[in-house]
Amino acid sequence: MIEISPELQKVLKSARKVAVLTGAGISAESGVPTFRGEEGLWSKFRAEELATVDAFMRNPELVWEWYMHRRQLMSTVKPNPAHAALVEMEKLYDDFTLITQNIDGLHRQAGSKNILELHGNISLNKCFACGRPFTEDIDLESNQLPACECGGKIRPDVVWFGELLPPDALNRAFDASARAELFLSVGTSAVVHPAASIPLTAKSNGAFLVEVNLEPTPITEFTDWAFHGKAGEIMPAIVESLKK
Ligand code: BV8
Ligand code: ZN
Repeated sequence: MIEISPELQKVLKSARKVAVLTGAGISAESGVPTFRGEEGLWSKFRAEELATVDAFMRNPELVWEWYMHRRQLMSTVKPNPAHAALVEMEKLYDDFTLITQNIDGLHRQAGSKNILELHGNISLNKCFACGRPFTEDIDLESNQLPACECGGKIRPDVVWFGELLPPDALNRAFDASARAELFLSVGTSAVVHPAASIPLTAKSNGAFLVEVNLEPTPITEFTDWAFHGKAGEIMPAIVESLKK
């Protein structure tokens, strides 16, 4: 049974401006492998070598295949109670911003509205050469790397290591964290920047910082409250206490 302290319940009920940052851990209970877990994508596929521009230049087919594998997986998974809790939460606050590092689209599928996708979305593609969005349907069964009409290779429209995050989403994420009175960091190892600095921006601007993660992270020491357990259990308990 997850205990919500009266102190935390008071903050949950009095906050008016709330922001949340989510990472791969919130989708783990949907069956999406995280990056760092033992079954994590990176252990099997060495993602930090695959989610990069030079990996794609060196071996576009391999990188494309890795994303097709992940797309096939994503097409079978569903949002879990942690995603649903955030949909509930959004309805209970006037000023609520959901910032995600995830590219799996599960927050939108769950029904969240005000979402900032800092690292893009695995269902979108663009041309590696001219950058134009590539909107043709991709056959999930074929690993054939599509080509743009300009002749360039098609790549997933996600942010790779060494690439800049979408400026508008990133600015809005920092604005939301700077004005937040309550900030929750959910299911992220908080090691990938600049996303990992967003919870600390909230904290340094006076937010009550809550972490919900299976294990401690580099931001745990800065939190006002840290839950170490499953997001799929803790997030519904937090929303229940907010509604009481
Ligand atoms: C940039 C999209 C600059 C692609 C991703 C040295 C120091 C500091 C920074 C750097 C450095 N060297 C390089 C950098 C920059 C680099 C970076 O931060 N590297 C890290 C590894 C050190 N960052 C970048 O390159 C960024 N760009 O900096 O550009 C620049 C400047 C000028 C000019 C040009 C460029 C771009 C970063 C974005 C990379 N793209 N994803 C794809 O997915 O294929 S990152 C990817 O990894 C995710 O999006 C996410 O952000 C990150 C993984 O983190 P998490 O989501 O936290 O997942 P993880 O598995 O790590 O953790 C899950 C957590 O959940 C765990 O703690 C686990 O315990 C917990 N958990 C598990 N189950 C549950 C649970 N919790 C609750 N309930 C459960 N059931
Ligand atoms: Zn092109």
